[in-house]
Amino acid sequence: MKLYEFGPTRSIRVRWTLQELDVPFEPIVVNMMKGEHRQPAFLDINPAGKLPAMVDDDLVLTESMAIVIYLAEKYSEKGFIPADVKQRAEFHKWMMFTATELEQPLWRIARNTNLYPEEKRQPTDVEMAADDFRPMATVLDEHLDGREYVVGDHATVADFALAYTLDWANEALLLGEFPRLQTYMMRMYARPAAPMRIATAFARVMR
Ligand SMILES: N[C@@H](CCC(=O)N[C@@H](CS)C(=O)NCC(=O)O)C(=O)O
Repeated sequence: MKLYEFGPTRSIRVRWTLQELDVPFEPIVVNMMKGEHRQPAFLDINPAGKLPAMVDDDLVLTESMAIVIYLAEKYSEKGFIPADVKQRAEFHKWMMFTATELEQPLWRIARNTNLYPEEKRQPTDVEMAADDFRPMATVLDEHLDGREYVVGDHATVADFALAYTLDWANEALLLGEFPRLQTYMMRMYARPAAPMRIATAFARVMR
């Protein structure tokens, strides 16, 4: 199993899952600062030029959420995806909520503060994205009242994907008004197999 990854990117979701599963994998760093994700060698693996990507024998898989679901299903005996069909439906709901309602506003903020060329950045979209994020974070916050995990009574890959996304929100200074989400995120990152926080991973690649 090969994981194509780079520091603070969404590849953290996959690394987290692999570490929790305790399965051996070969990490391959694709240095985005050097533009390696746009070189032919990596475009052969992911024509979208995006990280993460995973290769497992003849399966080449991209999209962080799809990869972690695949891994949870492949090693289903580890319990990181619910076996019960209704709980699994809830699991998929929170995975999609994370990728759409929470991550997308964060992505808009990242693009309009750092990634787009300066002359194309839209400060108003940063504000609108933050306004889109808050009510969705409130929905999650209320859901987590009295719960340790987002679905069921033990950790699933939905928790790892979500905790990474909340760490991203923390970096965007959007988590301050949600202490319960902060506590949940910190609890997930306190797990022995948790990966580096985004800030630490970022500092390492900037060295
Ligand atoms: N939906 C994709 C998003 C992948 C993505 O945009 N990755 C970023 C790093 S976090 C990337 O590789 N960006 C490179 C680019 O857009 O040029 C996933 O979850 O895997």
